[in-house]
Amino acid sequence: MFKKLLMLAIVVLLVVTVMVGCGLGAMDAEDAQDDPKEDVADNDNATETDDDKKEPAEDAIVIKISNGINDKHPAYIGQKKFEEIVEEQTDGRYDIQVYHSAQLGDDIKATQDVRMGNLEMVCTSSSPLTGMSKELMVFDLPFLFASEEIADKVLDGPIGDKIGKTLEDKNLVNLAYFENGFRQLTNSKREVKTPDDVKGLKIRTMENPIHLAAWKAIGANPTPMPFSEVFTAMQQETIDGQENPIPTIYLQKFYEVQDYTSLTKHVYTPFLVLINKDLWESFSEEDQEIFINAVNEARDLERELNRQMNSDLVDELRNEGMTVTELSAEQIKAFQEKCAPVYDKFADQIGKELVDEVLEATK
Ligand code: KDG
Repeated sequence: MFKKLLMLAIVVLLVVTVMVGCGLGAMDAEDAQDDPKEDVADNDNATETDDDKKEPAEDAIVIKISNGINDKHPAYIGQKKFEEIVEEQTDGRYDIQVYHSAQLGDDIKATQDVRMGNLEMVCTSSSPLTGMSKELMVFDLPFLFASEEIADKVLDGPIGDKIGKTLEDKNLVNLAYFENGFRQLTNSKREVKTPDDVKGLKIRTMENPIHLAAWKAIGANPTPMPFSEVFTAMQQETIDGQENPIPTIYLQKFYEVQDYTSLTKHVYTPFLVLINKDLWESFSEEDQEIFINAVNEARDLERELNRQMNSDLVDELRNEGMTVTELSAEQIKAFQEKCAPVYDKFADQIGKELVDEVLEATK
């Protein structure tokens, strides 16, 4: 099934490339062989990943967009779809350049660059940005969303819109929520079925106070770190584990340095697709409409691919030698109870009214 999915992803990417008609090369064969680990390149080698992309027209408006995961992830495929639609519908008046694997910096740096106008767009997890908007922390509350459907309802509705707007005073406009997904725990030490099994494990978390507090409450020894440093830290055993959705665990080849995955499904993380507000406000209404339609179509494709991979790649992880542990409802409940105190601990900081509103909307 995964091979079919991969074929679908490649076909989508090829169609994206051909339809643009501006010589965007299909994902370069070399790229496709690239070891994702090596994709986490330093900024000096940052190059837009369609090596044979046609030179942009003299007066094309260049829009660079950055993401921290590699070019096999649905987030990248979704951004390429966005690129195809915008360039086609504006007759090439915009030159969208998609950069993966944190080539332009990790989430916080890239987002700061978008704020300052040094970069046009970023597709970033919400969790590292809570220093810019405390309301974003609501998405980090453990076990908040029970399903993708509930997540979509909240994110694509008035609550998601209201939370996205809290970034506008930071010169950022959120165009849509892509899906990072439900996060699962991996480690290199032992199979994890209960919070007791987590005791003392050095777990990398995103740079986010709720993630740190939740894993401390569960019994781990959490350490915050940018995504681009995680693989090396696991390889050098400076951390024992990390937590990310299945597509990321597989596509970043974490199975090469991790032996166990526990399907904790402890947090649903959205991606924000952010654009510099000054730039956005310089667009005509017609172009803004093209961007919004394009990002929504790209979002739907990205979520569909991410969900398909989320179910298909569990067995692929087993095929790569990982022990993947399904947790019973009782076992999940034990994790839920351990980290429940973070709700009270952070409610006032997030805004009690917003927390209650989101909880109500998840019913
Ligand atoms: O840009 C997205 C990645 O950098 C990162 O946010 C992915 O979930 C992620 C993590 O664990 O940092």
